[in-house]
Amino acid sequence: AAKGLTGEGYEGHYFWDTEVYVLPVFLFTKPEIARRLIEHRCSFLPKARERARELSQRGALFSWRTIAGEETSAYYPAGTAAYHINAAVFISLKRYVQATGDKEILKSIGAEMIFETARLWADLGCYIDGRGFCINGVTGPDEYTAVVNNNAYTNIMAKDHLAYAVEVWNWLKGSSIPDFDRICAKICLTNQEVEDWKRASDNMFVPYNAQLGIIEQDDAFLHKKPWDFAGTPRDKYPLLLNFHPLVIYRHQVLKQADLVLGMFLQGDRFSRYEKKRNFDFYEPLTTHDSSLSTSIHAILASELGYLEKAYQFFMHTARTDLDDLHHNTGDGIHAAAMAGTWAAIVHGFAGMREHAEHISFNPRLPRAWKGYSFRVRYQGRVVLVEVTAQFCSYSLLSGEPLTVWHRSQKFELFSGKAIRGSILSEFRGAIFDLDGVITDTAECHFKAWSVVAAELGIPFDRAYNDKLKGISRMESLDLILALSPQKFTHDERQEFARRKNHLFLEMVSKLTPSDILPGIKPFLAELKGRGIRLAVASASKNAQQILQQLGLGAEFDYVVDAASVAKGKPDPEIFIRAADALGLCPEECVGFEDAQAGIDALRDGCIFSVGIGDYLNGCNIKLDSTEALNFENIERRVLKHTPVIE
Ligand code: B16
Ligand code: MG
Repeated sequence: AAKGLTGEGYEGHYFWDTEVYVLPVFLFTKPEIARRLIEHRCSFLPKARERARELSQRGALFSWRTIAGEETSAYYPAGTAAYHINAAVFISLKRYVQATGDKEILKSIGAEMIFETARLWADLGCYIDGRGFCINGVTGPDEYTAVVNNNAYTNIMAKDHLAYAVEVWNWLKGSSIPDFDRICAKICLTNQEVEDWKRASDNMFVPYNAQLGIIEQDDAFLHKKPWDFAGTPRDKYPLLLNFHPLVIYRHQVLKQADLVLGMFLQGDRFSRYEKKRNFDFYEPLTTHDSSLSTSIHAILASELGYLEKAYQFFMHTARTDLDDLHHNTGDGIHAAAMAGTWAAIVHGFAGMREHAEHISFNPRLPRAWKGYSFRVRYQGRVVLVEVTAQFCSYSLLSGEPLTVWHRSQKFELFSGKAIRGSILSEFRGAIFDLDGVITDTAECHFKAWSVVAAELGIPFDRAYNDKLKGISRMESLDLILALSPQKFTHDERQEFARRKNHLFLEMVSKLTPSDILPGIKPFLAELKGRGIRLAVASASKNAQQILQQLGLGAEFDYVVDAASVAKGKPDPEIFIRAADALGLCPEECVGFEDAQAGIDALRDGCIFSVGIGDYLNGCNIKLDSTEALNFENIERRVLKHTPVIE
């Protein structure tokens, strides 16, 4: 229960806290208790079927709050409409099966539960033209937003739930025909229905805002009035005790992790830059009035490199009851906050994630600590993880050898031999900006823009041109057009950009290998010789062509296609994409940049930065020119650097 057996708060009821927060602690320490929790929840399946009927739906819907299976919540917007309870139960079973390898549970109780709850999603949602499969009229985890269309968390979880139901169905069919026949007959499940689940999963709609580059919490969220945080004094929190819920619902304000929770539970579906962008948007709108919030934020903050923030969130969740932070510890402890304390260390600071064949880590050490250690059980093994100021070591205490990933490095863990990985920055990949680092096309960009500006009668000089470095073509154009009082149409802007590019390409066609900046060729050769992977992350859509002209077409393992980047520098997307493509973590890469926008992008991406040229702030190393590039000097500094965002 939410309060365990420590008090009468919530009248002893239990909620999704059990599956999403409490159960994982047992799953990785005493999995037999996790199994009992799942069995107990599954024993409510008949009641969950009744509940779905009560709400005029097919399948099964677990009660939002309960003791013996019946719904005991009276308040529908935040209780009844929280259909995501089904996803919480599903994900606990999926994680359990993966972390224990115990597939037998699917035959006895799991498959039937997964099918019946998947059925509810298929029945609840519908296809809307131009969007795909939509789930309308639900409440997501954030209880300060209620009864909305397409809550992103719910849809992302339902997508995985439906896909898993199909996977389990196929597995059961292939591994135990008697169980398969028995379950399908019992719940009248047909091939057609399972095909419909797959189609709904494949076509699940998730609202996305291209301008901001973020997922929308739901269809309406971004169209609501921002909450007046500056005008809300401390004593007005928690908001739910001081404002009517209907007022809160009309504003952009969150009680707790919503999409941020989805980005943890469905972490593989998002790249680091997407997680960062969404975290940066939603976290400032979050009051953390719910005790379920800070632990999840600690996990994501840690993953993104916001170590100081992660530590504050960790302390908040750890001290919830010690300091009576919610002024209600007298009614009982907050079991989810306690479990969240464990999660904030294991999944947060240590960055543990579970996968089908292995577990992975990307550890960090809070500044206030000298170290930490813990043991986890995974697929029948016990692993000891010990983090100190510079290293993380992994030891197999019992069980068969296990595959463990430390950042991008994969190794087999055998008993009797600990493995060690660095928690500081590493130099395994080099990501180069193009213009100003590999060659000086800035001059070509300048000349081409000068012609366009002159044709439009806009004054434009070298000093202003500096602002355009590292910035995309359209953003550069907008900066130039901002110097004119005239307004230009979309088509006119497209035409100016086309003209500039035409002039630019004429100059590019004259580039030769002699235009490579001094020091670059020997530096690339040295990196190659040391097995460092190489990428180019340029804002230029002409990057490939420029590299060909320079005779460097085959030198790099990867060139990011600037055209496919949703947000240019200073957003870290382009560099994180490059690291992803090299198969490396940002902490294992070094970025080379000549523009402030690029240095800012590297910092926000947790990538060690080498700045080349004048007037750059915040780079980890600053060099006057490319001639000064020296592998050993750079590596020495990299290996001492802690990769976090200050
Ligand atoms: P294109 P980088 C950038 O290159 C240039 O610095 C910037 O001036 C230019 O506007 C941008 O590429 C886009 O170039 O028009 O060719 O797509 O420094 O990121 O390599
Ligand atoms: Mg540049």
